[in-house]
Amino acid sequence: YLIPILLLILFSSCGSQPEESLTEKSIIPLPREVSNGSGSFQINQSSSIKIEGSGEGIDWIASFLADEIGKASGSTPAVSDGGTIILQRTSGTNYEAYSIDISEESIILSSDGEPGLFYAVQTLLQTLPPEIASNGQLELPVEIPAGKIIDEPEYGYRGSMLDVARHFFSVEDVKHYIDIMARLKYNFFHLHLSDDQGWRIEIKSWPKLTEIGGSTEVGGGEGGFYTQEEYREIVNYAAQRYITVVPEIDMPGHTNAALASYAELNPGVNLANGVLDSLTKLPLDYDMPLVNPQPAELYTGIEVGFSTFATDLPLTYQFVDDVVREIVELTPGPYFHIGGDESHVTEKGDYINFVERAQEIVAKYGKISIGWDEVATTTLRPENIAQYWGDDENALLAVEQGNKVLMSPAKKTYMDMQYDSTTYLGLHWAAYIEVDDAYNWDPANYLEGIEKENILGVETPLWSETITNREEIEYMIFPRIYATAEVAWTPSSMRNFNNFSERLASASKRWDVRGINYYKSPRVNW
Ligand code: TNX
Repeated sequence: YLIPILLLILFSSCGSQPEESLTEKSIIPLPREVSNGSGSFQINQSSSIKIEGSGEGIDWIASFLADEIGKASGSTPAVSDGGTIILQRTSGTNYEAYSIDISEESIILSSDGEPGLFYAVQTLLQTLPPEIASNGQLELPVEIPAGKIIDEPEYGYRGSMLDVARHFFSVEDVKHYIDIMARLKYNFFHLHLSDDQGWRIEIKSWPKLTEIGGSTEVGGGEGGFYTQEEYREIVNYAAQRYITVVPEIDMPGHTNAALASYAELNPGVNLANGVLDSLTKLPLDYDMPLVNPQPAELYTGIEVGFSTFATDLPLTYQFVDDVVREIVELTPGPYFHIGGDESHVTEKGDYINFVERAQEIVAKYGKISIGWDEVATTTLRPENIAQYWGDDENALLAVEQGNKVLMSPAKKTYMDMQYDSTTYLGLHWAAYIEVDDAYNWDPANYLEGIEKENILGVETPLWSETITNREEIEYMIFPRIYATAEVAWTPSSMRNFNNFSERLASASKRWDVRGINYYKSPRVNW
C-alpha cells in the first residue's frame, strides 16, 4: 500500500492544486455568483492573450492585462490568436455584466461591453497572489483555481469625488486616485474643481480665474490648477478605465475664488446709500446703479457659506455660460455638476432664479445637471439629478418632481470624516465613520420614500480641507472606498460585514505591496 501513498504525495506536490478554491478568493466588490470547477489554469512565461471581437477598446484592455502581469512578473504575455486567456466580446447590450470561466485549458473573460471586459480583468487580477501589485516580485507560474464567476452591478452610477479646490492635487495624484477607483469598478469620477479657496481649471475666456483664483489653497499654500490640456489628460486617463469624469463648478455659493479673481462679478457699492445721497437731492427710490465693485479677498480658511455670486448681474450669467461652454467642450460624459450647496448668503428667491438659469445653460450645452440636494428646492429639469448629502426633505422634493437622487449620505460616505476621535486628519461634523459604518447601509433603504428606482447610484466624496497630499488621501480612503464600492456594486442581500472584513484583510496584502498608507481599523482582523 506504500505505492498509492507515494503516488499521492508525488501528484499533490506537482502544484496543480492551488491552495484556495475560486470561491475562497477575496474579491471586492463581491461578485454575484462564484462556483468552483476542477483543476486550475496556469499562467506561465508563455501564456498569451487572445481577443475575440473587435474594437480599439478591447485591444487596450488586452494590453492593460498584459502590462499588469508583465510589470509584476517581468514576463509580458503576448496578444496572439493562439492565446488561452481569452477576451470575448458578446453581442448583447448588458455592457457592465461579465463572466469569467476558468478551466485547465483556458480563461474566458466574456461581456457584451468593454466596461464588462475591463471589470472581468479587475476581478481576475484579484485572484492572483498579492505580488500582482508589485514591480517584478510575482513568480510565474501561478495557478488560478478553476470555476466560474458571473457578475453585474446593482447600481449604474458608482462614483467617487475628489475635492481639488481646498487643496490642489497634481495630475499624477489624480491618476493614482483613478487607478484605485478602477480596481473597484467605480465608473464616475466627480472632480470638485472650484470652491472658496481655489479655482482649479483653466478657462481661456476668463484667465484670471486660475491666475488669481488658483494661486492659493487652504492654509495658504501655492494651490495650482489644471490647464485644459491637463484636464483632457485626466478625462482620457479615466475614460480608458471606463470612468466618466463629472466636472463640478460650485455656484452660486462657494465662489470666493472666482469673486477674488474678477471684481466685476461682485455686487457693486450702492452709492445711493453712501456719500452721494447726502450731497445730491435724489428721490429716495432712485434706482442708483451699483458702481465700483471690489474683488473679494483670497480665502484660505475652512468656513463655508459666506460667498455668493451676484444673481441679478447679467455678467454673472455670461460668466456661467462661458465656463460651462469651455468645460463641456473638454468633457465627453453626460453630466455637469453645478454645486448649489450651502449658499447661505444668497436670498432664497435669488438662489432659485440662479440655479434654474444655470440648469438651462447646462442643458443648452447638451449636458444633464447634477447639484447637491439643495437644488431640489428649485424646479429641476427632467433628468437632472439631486445629490443627497444630508437633507432628507430635499431628496424627497427631487423625487416628487420625478427626478433621481444620487446617494452620498455624509454620515456614511464622506471620507473626510474621521474614523474615530483619535483620527489625526479629517472633520467630524456629520459623524465618525468606521469601516463597518461605511459598509452597513443600503441605499434603497436609507431614506423613507426613496426606493431603488428613484436612485441613480452611490458616490463617496473626499473633501480636502484637512487633506494635503497623496499619503493623506490614502489614509482617508483606504479602506472606506472599498466599503462603498461594494455598497454600490453588490446587492445588499448578499452583503455581510464579517465576510467583507476578511476580504479586506486579504486585499491589504496588495496594499502593502503597493506601499499604500491605509487606516488599520481595529474592526478588521488584518
Ligand atoms: C459640506 S457636503 C460641504 C463641503 C465641505 C464638507 C466637509 C457639501 C455639499 N458641502 O463644502 O467640504 O461639508 O465635510
